[in-house]
Amino acid sequence: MTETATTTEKLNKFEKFKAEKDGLAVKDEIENFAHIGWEAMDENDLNHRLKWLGVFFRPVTPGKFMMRMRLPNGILTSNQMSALAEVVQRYGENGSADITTRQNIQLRGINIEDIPDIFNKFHKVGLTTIQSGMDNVRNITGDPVAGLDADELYDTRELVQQIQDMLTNSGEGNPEFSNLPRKFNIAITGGRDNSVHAEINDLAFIPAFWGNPDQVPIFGFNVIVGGLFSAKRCEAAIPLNVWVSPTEVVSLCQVIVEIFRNHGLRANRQKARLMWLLDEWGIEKFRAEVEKRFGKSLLPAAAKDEIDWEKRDHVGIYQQKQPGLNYAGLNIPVGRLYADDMFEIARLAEVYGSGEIRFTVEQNIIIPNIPDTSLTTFFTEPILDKFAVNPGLLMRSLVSCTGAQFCNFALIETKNRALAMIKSLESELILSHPVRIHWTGCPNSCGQPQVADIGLMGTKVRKNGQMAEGVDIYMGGKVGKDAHLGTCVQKSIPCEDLQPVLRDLLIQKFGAKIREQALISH
Ligand code: SRM
Ligand code: SF4
Repeated sequence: MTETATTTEKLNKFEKFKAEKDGLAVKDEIENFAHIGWEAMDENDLNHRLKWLGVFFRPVTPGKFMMRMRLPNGILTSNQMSALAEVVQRYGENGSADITTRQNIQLRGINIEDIPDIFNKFHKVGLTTIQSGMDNVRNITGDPVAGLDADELYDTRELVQQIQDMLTNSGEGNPEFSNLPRKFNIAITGGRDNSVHAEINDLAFIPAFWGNPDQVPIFGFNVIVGGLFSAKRCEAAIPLNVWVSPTEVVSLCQVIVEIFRNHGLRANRQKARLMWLLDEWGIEKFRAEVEKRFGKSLLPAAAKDEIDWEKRDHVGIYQQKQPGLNYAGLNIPVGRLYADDMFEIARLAEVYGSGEIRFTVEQNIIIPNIPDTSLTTFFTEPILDKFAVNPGLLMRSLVSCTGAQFCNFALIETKNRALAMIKSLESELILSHPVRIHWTGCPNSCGQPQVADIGLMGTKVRKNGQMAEGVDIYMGGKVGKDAHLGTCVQKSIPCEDLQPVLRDLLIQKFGAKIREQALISH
């Protein structure tokens, strides 16, 4: 680090252990950890510093670690997917993987003694887990149909990769950015429908044309900053009043992450995200500091941005801009995969597509580049029964965070419960359009309930004098054009009593009909 956080403020315990030893330092110790085993490790190395390598100790399943990858723009090859599948397969019934709400994947069940070997494997196929957790920049999201969509304004893939390379020293680890005050989220959207939820990132780039009406408009991005969800506070990002050309995006990311690193608040961890610094400084001072560090004046934001479509979910078969080619969006219920599924998806991408696989922030998969002539055979693949291209209208949009099965912050079980409840609701109801239901196991909001039509946030409730699992209900989240966050509309519903509440909401607010009545009236 070139400059450090203010030394006068009282540091929280995370800042103290980071000051004692940087998180990235454990990269050189991983062989030793594998040798001595997790029980003999220093507590801060085990519980915290390993996350700088994307390795997460899971107190719920001690000794069975989780590994979080980095997948810029959510893209990987079939070879890489097979490598991930091989890792998961090693752990038999403990092995699984989850597609995440940041277009990424996490592997589960991993033994620490295997990690050096797994890192070698990843290195060979060009995968990295570096700096994917704790006080680092998270997986950078980009348009999931970048380069495929005939209506896209900008192909985000290369920029996202360049930002990741700059921040992580091309996946090897970058001590310049390994001690941020807190996590930091970056997104770039290149389409018209804001497929990445730009507004819930600390820094996001939104397509916008610059120029007077009498000039040829120049393509670039309006910049927004400070979006966050946390237990303490949830905010949509606010305009920085800056427009940049694509060639300026990487430098601007660098400058803003440096300002956050140097000036972000480090005393209270609950108030360390970028938005708290923006509160303290005001957006004008922040913008002035960005310009100063950028080394030249920046243009003000373009008057209007180009997000003027409703958000697409990409589930189904869609024609690409390349004539004769299609992408297939497969619904992966709550993002959960097992080794066999992963091998099978890699095979589908090889046989029918170009070997490429993509993830969406809705925890689904896209297989691009399927020729028209292969579609009929593609539809006969048995795995499409499990990962449908035309799923039910609730399953299609279901998102869930990890929850109590593996996450020690969780107040409730999420994924399995979400699946069971959606199946049951789909058997009871007929819907005419998708309803986006997001589950999240605690107020950290990893499952983004505030962007959902119906968001369910885990909480503890009292039922018959006993503590029980429950949810607070959020509604009104709007994605795509005019995106805004939903708010809490109902508190403390025991999970046991939730299904009829959801059924009524779906009928009253989303036009669902009871299946039997609907059949009779036809
Ligand atoms: Fe998250 C912490 C899982 C996206 C806000 N999140 C955690 C931890 C690491 C806690 C832990 O150590 O157990 C969870 C790991 C559980 C596990 O075993 O899987 C966890 N977060 C996830 C994932 C896997 C949820 C999912 O099922 O998809 C997502 C991984 C994304 C990735 O690939 O990097 C995930 N987390 C998010 C998002 C959504 C987003 O980025 O769009 C948010 C809200 C947006 C934001 O950050 O502003 C989010 N996670 C948090 C927070 C609250 C942050 C804060 O400022 O307070 C925590 C707690 C923390 O960091 O202290 C957290
Ligand atoms: Fe864990 Fe809470 Fe995040 Fe769910 S929302 S993954 S329960 S931290």
